[in-house]
Amino acid sequence: SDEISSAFPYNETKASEYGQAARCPFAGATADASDPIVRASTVSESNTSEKTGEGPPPDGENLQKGDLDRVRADSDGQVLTTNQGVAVGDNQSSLKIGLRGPTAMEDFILREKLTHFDHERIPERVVHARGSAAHGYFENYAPLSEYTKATPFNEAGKQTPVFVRFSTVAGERGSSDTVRDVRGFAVKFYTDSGNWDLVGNNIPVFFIQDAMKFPDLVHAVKPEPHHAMPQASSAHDTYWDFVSLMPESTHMLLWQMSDRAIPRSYRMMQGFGVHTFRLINEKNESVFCKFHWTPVAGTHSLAWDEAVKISGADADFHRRDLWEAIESGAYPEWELGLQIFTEEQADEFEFDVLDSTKLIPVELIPLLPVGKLVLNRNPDNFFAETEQVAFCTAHIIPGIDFSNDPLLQGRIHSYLDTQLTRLGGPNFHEIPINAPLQEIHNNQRDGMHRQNIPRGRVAYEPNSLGGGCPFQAGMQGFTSFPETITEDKVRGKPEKFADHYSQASLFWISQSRAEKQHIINAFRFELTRVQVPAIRERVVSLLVNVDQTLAQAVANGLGIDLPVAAPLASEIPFPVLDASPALSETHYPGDGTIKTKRIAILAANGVNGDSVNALYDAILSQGGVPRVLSSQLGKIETSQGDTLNVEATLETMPGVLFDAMVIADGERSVTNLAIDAHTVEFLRDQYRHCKPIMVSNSAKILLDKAGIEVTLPDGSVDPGLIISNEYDDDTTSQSIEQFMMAVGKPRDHSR
Ligand code: HDD
Repeated sequence: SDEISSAFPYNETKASEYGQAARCPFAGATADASDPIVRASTVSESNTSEKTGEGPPPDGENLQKGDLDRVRADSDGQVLTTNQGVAVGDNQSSLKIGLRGPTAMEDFILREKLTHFDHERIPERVVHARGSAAHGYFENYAPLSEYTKATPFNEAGKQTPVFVRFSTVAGERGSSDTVRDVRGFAVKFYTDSGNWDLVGNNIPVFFIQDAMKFPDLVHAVKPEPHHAMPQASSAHDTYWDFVSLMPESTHMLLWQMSDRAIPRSYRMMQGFGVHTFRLINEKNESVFCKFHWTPVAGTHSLAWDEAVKISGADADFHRRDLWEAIESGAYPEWELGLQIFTEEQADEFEFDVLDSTKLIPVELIPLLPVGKLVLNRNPDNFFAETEQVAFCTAHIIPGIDFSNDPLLQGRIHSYLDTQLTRLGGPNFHEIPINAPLQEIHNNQRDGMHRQNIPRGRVAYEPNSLGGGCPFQAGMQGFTSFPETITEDKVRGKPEKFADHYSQASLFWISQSRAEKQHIINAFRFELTRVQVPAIRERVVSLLVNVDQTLAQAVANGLGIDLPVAAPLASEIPFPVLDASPALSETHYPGDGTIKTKRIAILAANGVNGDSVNALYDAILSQGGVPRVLSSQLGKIETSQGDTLNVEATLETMPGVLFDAMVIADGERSVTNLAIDAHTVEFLRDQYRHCKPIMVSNSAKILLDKAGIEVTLPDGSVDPGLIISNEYDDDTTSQSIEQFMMAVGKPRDHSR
């Protein structure tokens, strides 16, 4: 330390206060860099999540990463500096006039540090404040030149880098992930013809038809202004007051009250561009198009009771899930499908394609699969990337154009506008995560936080002094589709917008029995929280127009008589539609594998270690995530005289955090588990939420304790409850196979 002090004569007072040792890191303050966990947490591709698989994360292939490298910073082995690059000698004490005296005004190091800290926060997004994002790529299957000249679609196998942010809508930045809400699904394509943002949701329709109503909708659903409650929830008076007076929201309300609003994971939800867009080819011919993302892992949801409990157990449930899947190399994937249709076809539909409260059933216009989206790299820094990313519906590229959907038209303004406040000025496109891969050349100048240094005297066009540059691209550049419009300038709505109920009924009749029951339950829950009886009744009067059984079931839950139907907005009789099976979640079971499914193995002293190890390996080999749980951390003894590592405790990782469970073999282990009340809670939740459970014969006493019947209410075999015979190897392996099959399937609601 003497050597250090002579080489680095800094902070004499500190040294005299605590002695020379204060100048060096104290024992335990440094970590062994060769330790893989320490290493992983100091490098940028960090794997610091407690629930991931073993080993360092694979290095995801990411096309944008190279470009971001110029701004990535690692402080490994570096000296601490100020923002001006001056090395800081002492980061412990401010500069004082005497050890007990006041702080000197000249302490620029303290002042810089505090000033920066004081300004660390930026405004959160006015909606979609809570979110998580990842990098990846879009890979095109085949040239789509018949329909569009958009470059991501012009070659087979072409990869375009993307950054994708998922979000909830109503909650604040620190709110919980598993609330009932729509989820945002925003994709930024860094294409070779500029940035294209597809800013969608996990639900194909929207609450309102015209951007004029967006601020009203958001004010109604956000916490009530006088007391700022409730957080991240639509279950309150102002929301239901508004929507009950806006019958156009009825279709969306059914989706919002359905399981779609409580997804199991961001990886397991669909995405939709919602609006009708235009595609334009090289010949300037145009077709209409809707964008659909379909997850390879299937579309899956939580149970409401489960979602509520997860909120308490892990408010970051979706954020963690996305992070861990990517860190462990299980890259989430979606297929992009397009619904392509002509203007003439659109004129024939019984609904208006410019109405965002309507969808086009895939049975009417099937999906054309065009490519896949793969997310394979977590951000290096949440703020720099996920928080500062700015999605704008106005960001489109040649080959794609807007439709006249009045909701979309308003969005084109709002997204650019909101970034001015949120990101502090008009140069947000220079923030690395927002910068296109294409070079930017124009005559826009100056503004807050300008990064680039435009050279020369010319900042206008036309010019001769700059050789006429930058010059217009003509037909090679973006040109709007020359749509002919001869209409009066009016405030109003097209006729078919007045049909508020046929597609709400379509959604309802297309749901499975369990899904319907969940919708009824959700309406009952939300409306029970509403305090004003007239609002409750008005909502049910909307539902009478959707389906009598639904309306009656909700009315029963609210203890009210069935009200008369809400008046219709149009005299025109609207169609009664055939069910659309693709609107039910059951239509998207996934790939049947157990990949990334979290399976708890409950064990205690006396467990059959061989059987646990075999099961653990079997789960891992199929891409599942096994975890050994017990009452406390440490080691448990096996009946073979070995020990097993406990990875999590029943108290900290309750059943709602797992997709399936096993009570490990071993009579003594079962007896020990029976003493811990968490075991019974664990079993009950897993059973109640229709998750697969495997227990051995000897663990049946635990089922009895939890009040779990081994057969279904109708007396038939419960396919999700597997009882293995621990003394017979053959039946045990059959049971494991049966269990894995059940884990790979969507939840079976027959319980
Ligand atoms: Fe919006 C954010 C999706 C209607 C105004 N919206 C935002 C985000 C998503 C959506 C996913 C978060 C983007 C991110 O992760 O940063 N919004 C939608 C969809 C809509 C929709 C699918 C209907 C089909 N939105 C909508 C309207 C308006 C806005 C009608 C205003 C006229 N939305 C905004 C915004 C936000 C936003 C205020 C907040 C933060 C941001 O834009 O960047 O401008």
